[in-house]
Formats: sequence, structure tokens, C-alpha cells
Amino acid sequence: MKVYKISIEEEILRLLKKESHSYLSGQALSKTFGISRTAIWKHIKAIKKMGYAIEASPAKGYRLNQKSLPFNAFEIGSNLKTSFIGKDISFYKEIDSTNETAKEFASKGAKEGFAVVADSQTKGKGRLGRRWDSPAGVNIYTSIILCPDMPPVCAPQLTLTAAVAVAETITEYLGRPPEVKWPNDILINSKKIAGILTEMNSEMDRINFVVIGIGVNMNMSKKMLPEELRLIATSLKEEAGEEISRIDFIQTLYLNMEKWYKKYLKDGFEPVRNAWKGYFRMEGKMVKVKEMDRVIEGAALGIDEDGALILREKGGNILRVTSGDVEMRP
Ligand code: BT5
Repeated sequence: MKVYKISIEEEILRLLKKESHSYLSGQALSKTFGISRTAIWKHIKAIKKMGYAIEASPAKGYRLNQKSLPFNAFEIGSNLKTSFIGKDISFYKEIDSTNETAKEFASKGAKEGFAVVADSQTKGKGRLGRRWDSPAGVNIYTSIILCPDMPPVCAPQLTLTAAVAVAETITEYLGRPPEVKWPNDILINSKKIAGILTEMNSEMDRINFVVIGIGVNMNMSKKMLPEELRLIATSLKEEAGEEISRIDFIQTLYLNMEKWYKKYLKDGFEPVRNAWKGYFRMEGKMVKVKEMDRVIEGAALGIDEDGALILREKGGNILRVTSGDVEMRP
């Protein structure tokens, strides 16, 4: 398993980025790195292969087109303003599932904040063995390792914490807030734009680690979705009418996730709950909840101080739901 390391290509990229408007000569680069101009040219070729657009002029040298930067670990890590989330990244062009890989890293002792990112997933997972459609080149698929010192029963609150971070990030880019659907969906105009999958490794009374998997439909067009999802899913591009940089978005997402996670550890679930309620629009609406072994119906009242969904059945009976799928009732 490969962990990300800074290479000479990345050092050259840093210099090219600094010289954003002018060319950097092959001679200057060869002097800086103490290698021949031919060696520099080979590294430039490798940089182009990484997906960067570099103009080469025999007289002037090299210039980087900064408008079309590729989605990779180096770009995500550049100017990332977090203190621990995403500071170590393992990036893949294609992977089965970022959650599976993050769990492997965590079992081998990866630190809190370690993130796995993929450009595409072949076995992107939803809850209960469901699939998460993960085409290449357009969306965000990331899994973050967290190691909170708390009992396993609190883990679902981390899903809600992540939901607040995702909703806040979407608001920043879309200019209007999305809706949260308990427990792990983010919707716009009643269509799913993002999903969260929390997986945990624990002892009876302590969490060893939690992996927060986040999938956000960013620049995917409707046509890229399988037929059965077209009516129930959407993307930021579909809603905002323009492409949004995945690099910017994931950096903001990590920053918001870190902010809310820190707040949760310091002040408990209450501030998260309050923020979550701000995105909850199902209050008072009739819903059907499919749990493992029963289906219940009632008016959704909100979430309680533990993060459980509260329903009021027709007869007035109040129910507390800790897991399941929520569907709107007409
Ligand atoms: C989820 O499950 O919503 C959790 C999705 C988590 C995905 C991330 S991507 C990074 C990380 N690595 C992984 O392998 N997973 C996580 P659930 O609530 O079970 O919803 C799954 C359902 O959402 C499916 O049955 C479809 O109906 C729908 N769906 C599948 N792909 C979708 C997509 N790209 N956009 C919107 N809806 C989708």
C-alpha cells in the first residue's frame, strides 16, 4: 500500500506554481536541482503524465496552466488549512472502496485525520451492502480516519457531525443550504447529492477507530447516473449550473469536518444537534421508517440529545429510532 511522498516532480511543480505568469527556464531548474536539462525535461514529461498542462518553449522554458489542475494528493495537500484532517492522504485513480482501504490503514496504525481519496470506486459502498455509484473524473469519494476516545454507542453522532460539515460545505459553494435526511443523506430539492457511511472498529466499551466515508456528487451530469438514480439523485453542477473545483471543495470539506469534530469533542453533541436541526426540513412531516425488523410510521419530530430520530405515531405514541431508512409519506 502506497503512502504519499513528496517527489522531485512535486518540487518542480511548486516552483512552476510560484512563477504563475512567466516561464521558468530549463537552465534555472537544472541549477536548482543540480541535474541536467535532459533530466529536467524527463521530469516535466512525468508531470504532464500526472495530468498537468505545461507549455514548453525552447527559448523561454516551462509554464504551468494553473486553470486546469488535476485532482490528486499533491493538489489537495497544497494550501490545505487543517491541522490534522487530510494532512496525510493516500490517493488512488481507482479503488474498490475508500472506506475499505481506510480501514486497512487504520488497522495498521494510521493516525487520526489520515484520509483516503479516490477519483473513482469500483465497489463504492452505501449502508447495508448497498452500492454507491462512483464514476471517474467528476465526484468526491473520501474516507477519514478518526480515533475518538468515547464509547461505541456515540459513533452515530459522528455521522451527524459529518452531515453538518458536508451540508455547510455545500452551502458555501451553492449559496443555499441543502437538507439533511436522517441519518446520513444530504439532499437538494429532495434529491440526494451526498451520502455518508460510518464504519467502526471497537471494543465493548471503547472505539478503536471510526472511518467516515463521504461521497459527494460534484460535477457529474444526470446522464452519468444509472437510469434508476436519475430521479432521486443530483449533483452540485446540476444544481449550481457550473463546475466546481473538487480540490477547493474537498479542502473546505476537511476544514469544516475538523471544525465540527473538534467542537463535538470539546462541547459534546448539543452544538452539532443545533446545527443539524438548521438543515432538517422534515419536522412535522409524515415519514415511514424501515428498521431491520419493523416498519413504523409517524410524524418526524427531530433528533434527541443522542442523535436518535423521534417520531410521533398516529395515536400520539412517541418512538425513538436509532437506525433505519426514512421515506417521506404523502
Ligand atoms: C449512503 O448509503 O448514502 C452512503 C454513501 C457513502 C459513499 C462514500 S464514497 C466514499 C466512501 N467509500 C465508500 O465505499 N463509501 C463511502 P445509503 O444511505 O445506503 O444509500 C445508498 C443508496 O443511494 C443507493 O441504494 C442508491 O439508491 C443511492 N445512490 C447510489 N449512488 C448514488 C450517488 N452517486 N448519488 C446519489 N445517490 C446514490
